[in-house]
Amino acid sequence: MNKIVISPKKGKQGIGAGVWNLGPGRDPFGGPTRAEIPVLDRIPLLAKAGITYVEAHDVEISMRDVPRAKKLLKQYGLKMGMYTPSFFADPIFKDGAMTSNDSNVRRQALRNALQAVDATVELGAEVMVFWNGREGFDFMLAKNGRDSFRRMVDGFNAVGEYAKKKYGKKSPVFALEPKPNEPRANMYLGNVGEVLYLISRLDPALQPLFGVNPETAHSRMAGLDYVWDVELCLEAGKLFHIHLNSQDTTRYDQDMPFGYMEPLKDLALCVVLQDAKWEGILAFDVKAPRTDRQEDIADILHTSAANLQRLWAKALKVDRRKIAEFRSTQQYTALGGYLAKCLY
Ligand code: XLS
Ligand code: MG
Repeated sequence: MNKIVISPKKGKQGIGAGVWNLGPGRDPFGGPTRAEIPVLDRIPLLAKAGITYVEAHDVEISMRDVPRAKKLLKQYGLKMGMYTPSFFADPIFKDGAMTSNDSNVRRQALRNALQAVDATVELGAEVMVFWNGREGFDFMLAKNGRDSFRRMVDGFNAVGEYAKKKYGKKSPVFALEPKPNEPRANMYLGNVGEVLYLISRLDPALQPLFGVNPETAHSRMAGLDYVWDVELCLEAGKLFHIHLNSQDTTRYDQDMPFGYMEPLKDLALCVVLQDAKWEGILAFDVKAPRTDRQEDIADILHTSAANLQRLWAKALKVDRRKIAEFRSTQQYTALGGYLAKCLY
């Protein structure tokens, strides 16, 4: 299949997706509903689905697998879009990584993070993500929040310093991904504002290396508006990556197809990204649902991509002068009506 291209768009026009998007359909209440496809075998599947930029965790493509992964990427005309250390899968991170109360675990987390920096560079990705995974708490007073914050500052400073020293201008940038809950009841860096605040507390010399990876569904889980969350990142000059998907209100993390649940808001998001001349990758963080059969495993990517292409094209046609007019006359209901007309 041909590559999906979002055009016209500034910068990177190909789509990103994670190897974990094509999982075997596990959930907390039941095992896999499909045979588990070996991670490296998912690379051709992503290519077939029209993806350009692959994303993976260190537990999916380990340092040892990097040479094989590189070969496959080349063979299928793909690039590595993003790489990320898993601070959540290994049981040793059950109470967090950088914020664990166990200093041995914190040290291990840092070692993993530094190795992930090397793997990111080796794979040719420009962005490394830190998702807050298990950085948080379920029991009150289980952690000292101020110590946890300090530990994150120290941890990210150490990562930034390592990358800057070793790779200089070729260093990847680091995009911190907020999420309010799941798997922990309460997570540090629960929203974009918290991430921006943390970045403001890092070593000023390293701050340019750090930004945000907002995920639309994570904002929804927190009951927040993801268009504003993205605008806030842009305002701060800190939109370093983006994860697109959808979410049915504030329940458990669903990773549904982009453009599915709130198409009008997704249209508005496209308008914002276009006006900001977003040059980075438009990446999906979706999850093939348990109910989809093996042969339909990529449907979630096809649906997300078709929705994105349609919404992007419609957003290009939204008359910005009309929006400005509605703003100046404060006719917001009419603005909503106009946007809906652009969509439907
Ligand atoms: C989970 C996150 C995760 C990150 C990468 O909710 O979205 O998939 O994007 O670790
Ligand atoms: Mg994500």
